[in-house]
Amino acid sequence: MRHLALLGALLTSLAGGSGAQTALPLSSFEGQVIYQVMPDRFFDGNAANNAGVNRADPRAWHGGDLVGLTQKLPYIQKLGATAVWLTPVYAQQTVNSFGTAPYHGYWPADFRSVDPHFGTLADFRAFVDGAQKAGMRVVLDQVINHYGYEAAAVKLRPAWFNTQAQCDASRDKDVDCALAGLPDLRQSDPQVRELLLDNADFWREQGVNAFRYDAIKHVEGPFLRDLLDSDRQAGTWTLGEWFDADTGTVADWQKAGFDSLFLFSLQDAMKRSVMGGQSLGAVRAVLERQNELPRPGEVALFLDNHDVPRFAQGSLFEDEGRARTRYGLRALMTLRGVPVVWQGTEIAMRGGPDPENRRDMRFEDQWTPEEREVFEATRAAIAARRASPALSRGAQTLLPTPDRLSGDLLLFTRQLNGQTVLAAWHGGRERRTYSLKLASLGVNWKALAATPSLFAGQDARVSVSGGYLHLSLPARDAAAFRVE
Ligand SMILES: [Ca+2]
Ligand SMILES: [Ca+2]
Repeated sequence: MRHLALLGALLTSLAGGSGAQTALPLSSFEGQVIYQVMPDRFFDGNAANNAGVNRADPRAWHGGDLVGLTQKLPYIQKLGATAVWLTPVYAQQTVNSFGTAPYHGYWPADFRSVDPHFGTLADFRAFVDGAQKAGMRVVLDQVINHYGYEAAAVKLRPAWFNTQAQCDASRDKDVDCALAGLPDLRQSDPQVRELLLDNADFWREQGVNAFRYDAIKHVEGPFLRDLLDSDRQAGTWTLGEWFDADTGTVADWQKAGFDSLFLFSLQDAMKRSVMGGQSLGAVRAVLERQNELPRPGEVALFLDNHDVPRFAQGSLFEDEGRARTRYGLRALMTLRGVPVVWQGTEIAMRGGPDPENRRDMRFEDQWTPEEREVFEATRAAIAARRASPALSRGAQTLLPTPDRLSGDLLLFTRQLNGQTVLAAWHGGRERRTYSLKLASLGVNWKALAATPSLFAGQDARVSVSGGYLHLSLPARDAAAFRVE
């Protein structure tokens, strides 16, 4: 597979003339919306593979599998996501560590087979085929830093792993020391390097479109660059997880070959501003750095995931947690980048740190009316984003707001091919009307009669008259308006 990719790159280079790296088109997820699934906690489609399942224990296997995920593709499609990221499905260590089963997929024992709890390789291929027939892309989680604590390879191949002495002697402890005590692969070892590069080829051959690389902060940089070269030559989109990455870290790694990283600094700011009710200044400060990114349309944006407490958990009160999750999801759909929605966030599921943030997904027949309302709002916001080229792929420009309003009001435009969408985030506790001089915003829009938000089910309006922009915005919500 790698040889074919290299041959392809050589041919591209001969045709383009200016070298393989510059001649290759970049893989892109701009315009996509990713839905994140942890298969064990999503849907059980096959009770025959439920060895050791105990749903009453949050640290045990819960029985979800690839057949169940395939059965629920229509649900993901109904939400409007265009891609599915699934956490690892490799064969895991067969025993528990620290009282926890490897249900999460991050304790691999064999990178080239599917854990029997998830199903078979044929089940995986059926899932990929089903997703792609439904027009969705598949993002597969890849572990490249470690094996599971109890994986056989740890004893069989000691030379593959960093020792305590190597960790002690290292000047880069993040890379050469064990992450949470996990057997730490030495990617500079030729066999390890080959193993991991071949793993990528193996899963690519199963039809996946993209890799989400786990824990890249802890992986040797020269190896990562080789891996990314190989992925780029094969046309695979790459999304790196550097825990706590800010815009500068994302920019560095986009320059080094990643298509995307998760923007943790935005997640933190949205947790404080949108969920916590603090000033929108924290969000503005992150968005002001957007121009540092070589490819701002590719950066992965999220409210929460399987490694952090759930977004809704940021409020003590369930109703407030739901309302602000709806605000956060609408806000996410106004931003430039690739939104990622973690299973259950579309119904504002609650839960603190692991494993409380990984409770079993609940589907439509199990929802309360309030959960259904959050789902419908999310669905409408995703639909509006997908229907608007400016909202899904347009350039993003922050508008200046008067200092006295800037804690409660964040305005920016998304523009593409002469179309403009105005995004308005409103952090105020009460519904409010704002009238702002167009000149002070640096825009010159035509007169516009009262126009509703692009997000269905939301009472927000904009109008333009007499040189002013008038906004009527509900409390703590984000809206998007077509202007010209
Ligand atoms: Ca099962
Ligand atoms: Ca490491």
